[in-house]
Amino acid sequence: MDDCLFCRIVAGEIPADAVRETDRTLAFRDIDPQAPTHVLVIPREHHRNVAALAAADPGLLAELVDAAHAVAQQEGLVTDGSDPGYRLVTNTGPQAGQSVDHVHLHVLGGRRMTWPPG
Ligand code: IU
Repeated sequence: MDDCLFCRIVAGEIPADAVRETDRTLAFRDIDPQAPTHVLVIPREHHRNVAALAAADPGLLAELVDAAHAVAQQEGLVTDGSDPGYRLVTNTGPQAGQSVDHVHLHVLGGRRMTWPPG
């Protein structure tokens, strides 16, 4: 999609600080990090949100979660114990704070998370 920011990042038209790439996924650092690790994991293909992706290609959704976990491992957020851990977030719709309509998982970690989120 020509007007989609993340499609333009996938196409290489807009630079991004990539941390992991597979045939079907791309992970890059968020430009406005909310934690010491804040990486966005996206499918290269455009789907507007996680529900649309699940309906269209559940295998790709599983790949996205695998990619997010691999990023967390790369970032030192996965250990044998329960600490340090990481949080996966995907916002759907404006009230949830979705600002880019190309499904993305936020991988957040490196600090203690609070609950409930704001
Ligand atoms: P959201 O869940 O749709 O609000 O997440 C979109 C994220 O994309 C948000 O955290 C932005 O900081 C981030 N982002 C980015 O990494 N690069 C950009 O050029 C733009 C937004 I615009």
